[in-house]
Amino acid sequence: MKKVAIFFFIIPLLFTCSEYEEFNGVPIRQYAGSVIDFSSQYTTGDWSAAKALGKEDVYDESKHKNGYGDNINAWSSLTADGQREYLVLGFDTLQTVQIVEVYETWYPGAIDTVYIRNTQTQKWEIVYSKPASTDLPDTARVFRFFLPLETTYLADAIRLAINSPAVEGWNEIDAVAITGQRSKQD
Ligand SMILES: [Ca+2]
Repeated sequence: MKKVAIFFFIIPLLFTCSEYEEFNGVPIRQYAGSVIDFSSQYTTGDWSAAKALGKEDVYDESKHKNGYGDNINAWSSLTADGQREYLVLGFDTLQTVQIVEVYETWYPGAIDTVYIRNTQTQKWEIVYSKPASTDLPDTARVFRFFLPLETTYLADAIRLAINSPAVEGWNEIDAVAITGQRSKQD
């Protein structure tokens, strides 16, 4: 039984690896460039979903607690803990994904599921799923994780699912970046 299980585990893995090797692109790291959807935002200006676009401008390692605190230049939901929240952000250049980075600048730890959109199938693929972290220190952080295998498909958007009720306070997000490869011809 175990041998059968290993067989079915290894074969897709080999297939995926060969697909990966065939993707001969150019390294790229880019920040989210557009807002596709959101559950709520504190206002249409300050703390809006658009504040999660582009390079981080709240998170700063040279500052006390990396710039931790309430800041109009990060996205904030309308209520502190009233409901689950989500942010759906687009990227200007299609790319594979190996690393995801989310700059959490106030009450971090509430993200419990991360999806990226496969441009070939238009389906949302789960790349991270763990319960929210309820015991993080009160400091801004880069929530960074590596996919076990870089995607073999190109992605154009990310969806952050946020368990806001689990992490008391406004769970503000300053920026979102993905790292992988883009096609050579882009
Ligand atoms: Ca919250």
